[in-house]
Amino acid sequence: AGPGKPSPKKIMNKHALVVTNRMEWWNKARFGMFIHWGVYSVPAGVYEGKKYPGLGEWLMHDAKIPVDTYQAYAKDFNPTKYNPEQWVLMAKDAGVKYIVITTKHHDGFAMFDSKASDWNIVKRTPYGKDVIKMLADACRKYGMKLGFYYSQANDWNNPGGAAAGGHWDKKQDGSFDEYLDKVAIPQIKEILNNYGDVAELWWDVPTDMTKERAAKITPLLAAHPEIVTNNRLGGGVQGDLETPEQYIPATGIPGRNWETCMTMNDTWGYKTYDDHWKSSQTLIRNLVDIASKGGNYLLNIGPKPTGEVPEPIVDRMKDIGAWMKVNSEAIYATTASPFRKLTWGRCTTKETPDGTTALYLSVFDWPANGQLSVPGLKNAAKSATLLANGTALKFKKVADGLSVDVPANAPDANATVIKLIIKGK
Ligand code: JFZ
Repeated sequence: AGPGKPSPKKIMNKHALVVTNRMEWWNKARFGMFIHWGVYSVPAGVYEGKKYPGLGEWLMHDAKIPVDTYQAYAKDFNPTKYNPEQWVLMAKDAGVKYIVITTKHHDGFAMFDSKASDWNIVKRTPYGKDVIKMLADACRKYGMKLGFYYSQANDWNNPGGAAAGGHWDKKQDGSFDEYLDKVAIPQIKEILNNYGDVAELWWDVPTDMTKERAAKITPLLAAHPEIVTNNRLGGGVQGDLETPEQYIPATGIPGRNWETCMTMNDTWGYKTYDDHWKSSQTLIRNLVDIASKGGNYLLNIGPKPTGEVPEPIVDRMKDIGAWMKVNSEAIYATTASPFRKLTWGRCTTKETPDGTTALYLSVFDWPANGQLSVPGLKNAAKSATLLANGTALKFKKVADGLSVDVPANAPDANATVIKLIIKGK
């Protein structure tokens, strides 16, 4: 430091700084996209000509496929049509604020260039490229936060990996602790350090994870205090997030951040024959319902082994995006509804700087009599408008709350949002 200049502050290790409000971005985001992609997308639920009813990514387990037989699928994993920028833009246009992708699922296949195990996309596929790096680069280019799913315990190929219910192929036998030390922990370090900022770390299925074993992993995160983690590491580690899977908690999860993860059909990993697709309206209403309870929606896509996104997914993401383009103000940075239950839809809230509060009334079931009743509202209302176009709506206080005059027909059958400004909190 030159004369007169203050001596330079002790340079703190950039990770040593405790990141304040570390959940702030997450609580504003409300909407993430899950990606389940791996070698399992090659057989896509079918083994020896039989269509298995379960999850696409569980085929090796469900069909008890021997290790060598399963590993041969990697030779057919050649996603030449993979376009990560297209994936990120599809998500961005749908209103997604963060992506969480499977870096290694229970089949143990690393979708990244791992030095800890050759059972990975660079070493074992004709494609030979690190798709996680390609996605991380695309996310950085478009300002999309990126998180990683990692199956820390369940690993049906790397020797010693746990297998819920026991393993079916002696070839995979080995010491679980050696698997942790030689594969899982080094790979966790790789995904934490080799791909830029990590927004969220999604542990999964903590089979055989004791407190002692979890304690070997948690220090790896100490150097990354900004990373949001979930409750599935094991060993009693709660992390930041509860992870209701395939359901929306009826009254949220008081006192905890939570993220409902959900498929658009019945499988996380791609299957050629699962066509139980949820409608776009259901997916939009799920997003609204979750936000009205203060949670986040982590909606899954399961890409094909070619790298293409199945059409039904592309179509739904476009529909969600069209709704979010008009109504995202009712989702982002909102907090839970103050009402116990609304018969016609949901409510999200946002405090405004001038001491008023915005109530976003998302109407699913449009009132036939032209009157939307908001029971239990005590605060005086200042204005009511259709969020889509700012049309002012008349309203009046009634015995048990407020009644808003609404048009004869619902402007948006998915959910029409009425923005109600009320005085006070
Ligand atoms: C797990 C995985 O097994 C599945 O393949 C997918 O990745 C999903 C997101 O996570 O599935 C689970 C995990 C935990 C429970 C149920 C399914 N559980 O605790 O009931």
